[in-house]
Amino acid sequence: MENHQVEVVVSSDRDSLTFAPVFNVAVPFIDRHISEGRSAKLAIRTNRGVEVSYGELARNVNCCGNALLDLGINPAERVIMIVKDCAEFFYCFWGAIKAGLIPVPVNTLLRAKDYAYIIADSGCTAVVYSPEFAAEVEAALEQLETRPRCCLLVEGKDNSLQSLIAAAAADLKPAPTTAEDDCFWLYSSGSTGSPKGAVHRHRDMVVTSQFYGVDVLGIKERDVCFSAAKLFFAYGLGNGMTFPLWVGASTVLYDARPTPDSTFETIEKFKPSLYFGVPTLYAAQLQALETETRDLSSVRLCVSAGEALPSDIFNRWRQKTGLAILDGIGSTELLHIFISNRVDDINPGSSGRLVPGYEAKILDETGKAVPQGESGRLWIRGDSTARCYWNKPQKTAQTMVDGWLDTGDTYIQDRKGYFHYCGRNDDMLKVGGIWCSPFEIEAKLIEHPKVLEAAVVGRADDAGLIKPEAHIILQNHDNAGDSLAAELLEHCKKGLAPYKYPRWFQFVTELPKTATGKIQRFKLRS
Ligand code: 3UK
Repeated sequence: MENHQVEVVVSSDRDSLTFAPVFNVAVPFIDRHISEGRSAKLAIRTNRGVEVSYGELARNVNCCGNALLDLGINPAERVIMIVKDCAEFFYCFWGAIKAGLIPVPVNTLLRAKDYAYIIADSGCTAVVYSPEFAAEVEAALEQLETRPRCCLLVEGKDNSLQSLIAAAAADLKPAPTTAEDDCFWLYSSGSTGSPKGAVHRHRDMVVTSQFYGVDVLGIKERDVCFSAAKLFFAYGLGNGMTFPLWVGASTVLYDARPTPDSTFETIEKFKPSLYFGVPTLYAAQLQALETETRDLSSVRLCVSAGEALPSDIFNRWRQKTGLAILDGIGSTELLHIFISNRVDDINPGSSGRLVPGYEAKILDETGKAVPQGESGRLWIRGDSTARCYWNKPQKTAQTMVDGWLDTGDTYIQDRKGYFHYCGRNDDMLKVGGIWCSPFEIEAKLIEHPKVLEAAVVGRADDAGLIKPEAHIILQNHDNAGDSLAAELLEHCKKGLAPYKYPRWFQFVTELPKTATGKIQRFKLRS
């Protein structure tokens, strides 16, 4: 294993990293590049034409850290960031960490009531937000009984973060934290209940960058990363920020909603070597490629996560572009991907094998390990796991047990060590007394050329027994009707056990989804 941080990571072997007693993670990710001679190298390029070298990055991180300290924010206090993908995201995140404050990047697609909840729950001292989100953020601030002490826009004439950065001192000593100290939080939305703040430590980004970024992706200094998934997701934070910074590579930031067109344009213009997407976007891009040709020749590897990548999308993407998509499963709590396919070891339709540094166990309802080849609940242990959920001792105690994390996912591990996703624990169906994975039925339906997306949920039949119901978005909604339903049923009969056939087909034009693009099946259950 290459060790990218000789001074602060004392030793590393295949499965663990050892840190110096005083460790501030901004030093290896930001400052190290100056001492290693990378000051003039480009760290960031944006769709607005902004270019930031490693030297400018380190300087602006210091200035932003000082600006936050000058506002009177104290060590370990939280700075909520509702910030689009731009250079200031980096300055604020790393400036806060270097100064010993806790940045909390938040989903920028939320609404006022969600922001009000998160601001109150975090007990933050500051809220920093991009002008694009001012309406929702300011409405949230209105709703609060006590406003955080500092609320400031990233850009704008007076008192914006940008203007404070420009006026602040450029020297900043790293706060003398340790690898085990709290470093940043990420809120996880979850399909039910209120969002939970996962509290991550200084060591966590080192673990994901080394074990997944370097060991699985083989990321190198010459790579250029482009993540269609935004920085506020744990997935995007790794792809678009921590992995490139760990090896002195560069990143491309796009600050608006990713569409097939904007994503292809960004790839053609900035020529990334690593492209990170989600299955829904790959599916939409494939549809666009039916009628247009795009130049993806700079890309050496594509990555997918967030939800399982159907093998059909993998195969069509490879056929159309010649590129492999590495599917891997990650979570906010574990910070990044812990089970993944590899460039030289791809099993389409599976999540792949364990990433080094992580352990897995699959348990039945009584907490006993299931025999190999049987499905159960996936628990993961690894050094990037969040310390706790903020202010949620009960949820923490349920989910984080002896260093193990309950993913809430149902998985099967096969004889060769590949992990196969069978759905969220809470979305699994019992049909005729047999567990039935909505995911498997959806994958079958998506194979059909007339189907764009599918979501399968349990619905009670006349006898009150749960059976699968398919909600389907067609490539062309005009084809909806009984004859197409019969055609899809025939298609399902080729390859699915009879209890898995959908008993009803609903042709819809939209499926309810979370901000991260996951289908909210619970909203389809009636
Ligand atoms: C599901 C997957 C099947 C699974 C994430 C990469 O998605 C991320 O984090 P979240 O906290 O959601 C976690 C849950 O999403 N999931 C994610 N990836 C896959 N299911 N195959 C996949 N490849 O239910 C998991 O428990 O939003 C992804 C890196 C960092 C992340 N936080």
